[in-house]
Amino acid sequence: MKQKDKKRKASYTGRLKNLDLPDIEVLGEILDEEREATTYKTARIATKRDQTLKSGMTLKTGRVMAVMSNYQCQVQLQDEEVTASIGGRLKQFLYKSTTMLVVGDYVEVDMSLKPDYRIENILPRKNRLSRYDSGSFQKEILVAANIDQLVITSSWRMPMYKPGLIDRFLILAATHKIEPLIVVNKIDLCEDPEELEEGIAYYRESGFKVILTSTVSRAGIDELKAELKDKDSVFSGHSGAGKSSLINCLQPGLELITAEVSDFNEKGKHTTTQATMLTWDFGGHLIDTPGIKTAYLNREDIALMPKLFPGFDRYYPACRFRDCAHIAEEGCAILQALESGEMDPDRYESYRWIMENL
Ligand SMILES: Nc1nc2c(ncn2[C@@H]2O[C@H](COP(=O)(O)OP(=O)(O)OP(=O)(O)O)[C@@H](O)[C@H]2O)c(=O)[nH]1
Ligand SMILES: [Mg+2]
Ligand SMILES: [Zn+2]
Repeated sequence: MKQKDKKRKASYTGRLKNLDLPDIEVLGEILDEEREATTYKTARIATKRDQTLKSGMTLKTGRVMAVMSNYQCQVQLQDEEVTASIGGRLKQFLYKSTTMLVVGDYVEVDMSLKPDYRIENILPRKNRLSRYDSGSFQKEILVAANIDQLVITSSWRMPMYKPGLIDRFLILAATHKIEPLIVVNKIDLCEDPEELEEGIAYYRESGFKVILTSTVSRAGIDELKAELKDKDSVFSGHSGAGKSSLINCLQPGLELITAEVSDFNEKGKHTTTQATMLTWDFGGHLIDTPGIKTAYLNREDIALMPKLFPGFDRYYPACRFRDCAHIAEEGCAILQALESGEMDPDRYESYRWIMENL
């Protein structure tokens, strides 16, 4: 690590002390990695920030809770929430609204021009969640940043349990370096507990955490709450899986706030363009993104798929070829597991489907 980076890290530690951050040392490491891997824009901002910080600023670190279309952001500082605009210097680099600030970003706000608060810096991101528009260029649209957990919600029935969709969300989580949590809801509609256990076995055996819930019987709700506590989570899953019902079960009234926020914004001139960050009363945040009902996968990730597909990590190290695509290769451990009946054929089908449709 360069001397300069060390210094910068130390100053973060001081400023961020009271914010809801994960372990700061761990975050520091992740940020260092991210800085190297980062897109050229954020890289330029990070360098630029050191060169051109204006003098006379009073910088406070905060977290972006909502972004409005008119360059206004709701920023949670240590002890207050303020509306801040994006400083002109930042705008130079972040000229496209889709690539600029997102909910979950840690930022530095210049407080010296009160009440005209200005966001001067975006701190490097731990991770980010994006979706890709379906056009031929697959333009990346940022949704949120610095997320701890992707909650993949699927219902057992109504609509029918769809492991294929869970696979895609798991891949999405893996490519974005976000911890996944699988929630199978509506288990009150389950008539055969054995079938349910079989349905989720592959994921549990592959090391994923699976929670079975019902908003009707409240089964699994406390277990889910414990997993959400003190983390920043995004709920994903197809329409009707029960995301809103679960959120309402966990904290009655919380989603109403979202509805009010967007209503207000529709009438007013400031439309929220992305996600909103809401605070759980038991600790942590819910990053509410209306858009994550389908897992948008990036075509470029296809090369990673043979290693990223959920559960394949148990097998692929034994494939004869390091770049084995598990399709017709000699000595393929996945195909062997499939033949011996150890690998669920549905999961292999799902893999092939994703490979062919990316
Ligand atoms: N039987 C049963 N029904 C449930 C359960 N959870 C939710 N529902 C019902 O499922 C339907 C859809 O639930 P929502 O919470 O609106 O689903 P959602 O995932 O938020 O859907 P979108 O907002 O469209 O993405 C509602 O009619 C709920 O009452 C459950 O645990 N058991
Ligand atoms: Mg909903
Ligand atoms: Zn293979």
